[in-house]
Amino acid sequence: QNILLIGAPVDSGKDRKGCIMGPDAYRTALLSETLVELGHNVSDLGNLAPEETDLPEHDHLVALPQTVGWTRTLQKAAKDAAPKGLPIFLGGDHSLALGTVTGIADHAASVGRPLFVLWLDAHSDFHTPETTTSGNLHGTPTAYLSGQKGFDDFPPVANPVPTENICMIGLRSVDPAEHAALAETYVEIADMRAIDEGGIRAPLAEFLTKVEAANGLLHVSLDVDFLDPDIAPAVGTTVPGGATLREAHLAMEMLHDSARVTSLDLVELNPFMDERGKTASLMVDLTASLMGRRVFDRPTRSFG
Ligand code: DIR
Ligand code: MN
Ligand code: MN
Ligand code: MN
Repeated sequence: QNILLIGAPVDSGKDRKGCIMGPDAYRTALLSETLVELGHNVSDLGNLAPEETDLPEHDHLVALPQTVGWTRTLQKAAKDAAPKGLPIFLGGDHSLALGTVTGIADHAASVGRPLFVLWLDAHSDFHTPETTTSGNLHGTPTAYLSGQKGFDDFPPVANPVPTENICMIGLRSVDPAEHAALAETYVEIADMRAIDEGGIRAPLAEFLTKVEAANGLLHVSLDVDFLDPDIAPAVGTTVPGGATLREAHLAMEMLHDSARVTSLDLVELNPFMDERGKTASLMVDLTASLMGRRVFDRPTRSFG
């Protein structure tokens, strides 16, 4: 498969800095070499930079002009890259998904296929600029990409992802405004309690069955804090009780077996907080599982 590595050192989506080093940490952890070893054709397109904007700074929202600039840059980059292969966006914080997913959605519309989004995260990131109490725009991409109101400073969303095409797995920190807003949508949610009770396989299998039935494209957005902080400490917003190593690899291997994934974000890695590269290396291992690393073969399959 053709894989395009696109560095998106976005660090404007929250106060705590460090995600700017993410793309180079993935390179240092041998992401490209690992994917080549699995038989893929990999091009590293280097790092992007945000467009300039003439927006003024906002008194509540953190670094609004810069995040709007990144959104414009990444929308174009995602739309350009998608026809050429499977883009992997090396973050950068989760505000990068404001651009990547909406750009991929434009591509999906242009080829006449529905887009599905799998959000692997401790958080739902369903704030709008009006509801966020932190002012951190990395908490807003799922609201923007699904066409919720309140994003007037951002590019209009030409092809919003219908909420019934979004599945969130791993949630354990959802703010009251997000909770209320999500209740008005069709987003599929498997919070950590659902995973504790029934495992991670069932909700993921159900979602993949839906993607397949619709012949959809599938974008996966993997936030480091989906994982338990014991195995993945290099993230600014750790929440205890996350996915285990086995749960995460199973999810990645199921995604591989489904043969449905067409684009991927790796987000929120803050290498400044890592323990000798352990989190960067784990993210590379998970990407390898998603891209075909296995103990023994499994056939490409449906999960119905
Ligand atoms: C938190 C988001 N709900 C906020 N935290 C995130 O600040 O609005 N961390 N997304 O990754
Ligand atoms: Mn997130
Ligand atoms: Mn998160
Ligand atoms: Mn594996």
